[in-house]
Amino acid sequence: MSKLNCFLVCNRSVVGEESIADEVLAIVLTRHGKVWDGRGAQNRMGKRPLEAAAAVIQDYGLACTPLELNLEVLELLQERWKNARTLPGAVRLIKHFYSHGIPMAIASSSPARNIKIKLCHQEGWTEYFPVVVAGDMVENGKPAPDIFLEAASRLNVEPIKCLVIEDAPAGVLAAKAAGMQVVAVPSIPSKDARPQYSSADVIYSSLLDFQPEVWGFPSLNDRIGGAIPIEPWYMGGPVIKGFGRGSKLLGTPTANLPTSAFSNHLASHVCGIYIGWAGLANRGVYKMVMSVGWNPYFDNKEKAVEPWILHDFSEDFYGEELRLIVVGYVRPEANFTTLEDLVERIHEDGRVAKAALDMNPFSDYAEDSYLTTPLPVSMSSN
Ligand code: ADP
Ligand code: RBF
Ligand code: MG
Repeated sequence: MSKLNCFLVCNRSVVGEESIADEVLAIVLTRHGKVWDGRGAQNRMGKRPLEAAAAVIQDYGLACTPLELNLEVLELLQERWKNARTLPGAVRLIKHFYSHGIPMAIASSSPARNIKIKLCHQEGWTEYFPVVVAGDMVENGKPAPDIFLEAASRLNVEPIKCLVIEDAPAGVLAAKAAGMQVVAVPSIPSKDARPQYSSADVIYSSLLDFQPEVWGFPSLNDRIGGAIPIEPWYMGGPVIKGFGRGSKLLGTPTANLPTSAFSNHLASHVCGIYIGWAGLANRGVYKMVMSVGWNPYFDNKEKAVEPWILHDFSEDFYGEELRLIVVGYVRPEANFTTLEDLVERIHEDGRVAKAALDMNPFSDYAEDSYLTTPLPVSMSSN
C-alpha cells in the first residue's frame, strides 16, 4: 500500500451521538403515537437529515413530511449535543496526528451548522479540523463519494492518499467509492451488523485498536507497562452468574457484571481487554483485568463484562456489589484455536495488569473512594 498522508473522519466515528439520536427519536416517535424499537437504525445511519427522516417515516409509517420531522428532531438534538462524548481512543489519535502535522478533515452528512455546534463543544477541535465538509455542501450524500472527494480537494491531497474513519455502512461505501482506504468502527451495536461493513479495509471495535504505523503514519508510543491510559470509566453492580463455563477451574474466574453497568452511549465502542481496580465492600480493593465483548472463542450471543480479580478468594461472592474503575486498554478480543491458548493469553493479560497497575497514572485510582463507597440504603437489596 502506498504511504497515506491524510486523515478524514466522519464526525460520529469520533464523537458519540448514536445514543443521543436514539433518545431523541424515541421522544419524537412517542409524540406521533409510535414506539421506538431500534428498527431501521441502519437505514438512517450516515445519511443526510432529510434522507434519514424519510427512512424513519417509512420505517414507522408516520404521517408527516421529512422536513417537519427534521425540525422536531433538530430542536431536541441541539439541546443534547453538549453531552456528546468523544469515543474511546479518538482524542489520543487526533492529537497525535495534529502534532505530526497530518492534515485532517471532518467529512460528515450532517449540515455544516450542526457540525460546527457539535465541534465547538470539544476543546481544540476547531483547530484540529480546519476543513469541514458537510452534507449540505455537496450535491450527493453518502454513499456517493462527493463528501470525501470534496474534503480531499480542500486539503489539496489525492484521494488515494487518504485514510477514512467511518462508523456507518453508507459512509464506508462512500469512502471506497472515492478510492480511499477505510477503517470502520461500527456504531451499530450488534455483531450481526458486521457484514454491512464488509467493504471496509479493516473493522475495529474502537479507535484504541488503530495502529498508525500499519497505514504508514508515525506510530503512537504511549503505552505504560503494556497498557494505553484511557479516560477512566466507573461501573458497578451486583455480581451475577456468568456463563458457567468453569472459568474458575481454569484458574481465571470472572465476576460477571450486568452489561447495564456501563453507560449506554459507549456500549457499542468498548469491546476489548482492559485493566483497572476492583472494590468489594467489606473485602478490599484489588487489581483486575477484564474482557468486554462477545468472547469470539465462545461466540456469545450476549455481550459480557468479565473481570478477573487478581486475588485468591476463599469463597464466592455472587450478589455482592462490585465496583470497577477501568483505567487502561490492553488489546482487542481475539479468537484462539484451543482453550489452552485462550487461558494462557488471559494469564499473560493478568501479568500485564499486575505490573502496569503499579505505575502512574494507573496506580493513583486505587485510592478512589468510588471503590469502597457503600450503596445508599435505598438502593441496597436489604
Ligand atoms: P460464572 O460463570 O458464574 O461467572 P466463574 O467460573 O467465572 O463463574 O466464577 C466466577 C465467580 O467466582 C465470581 O462470581 C465470584 O463469586 C467467584 N470468584 C472467586 N474468586 C474470584 C476472582 N479472583 N475473580 C473473580 N471472581 C472470583
Ligand atoms: N474471550 C475470548 O474469546 N477472546 C479473548 O481474547 C478473551 N480475552 C480475555 C481476557 C481476559 C483478561 C479475561 C478475564 C477474559 C477473556 N476472555 C476472552 C473471556 C473468556 O472467554 C471468558 O471469561 C471465559 O469464561 C474464560 O474461560
Ligand atoms: Mg464468570
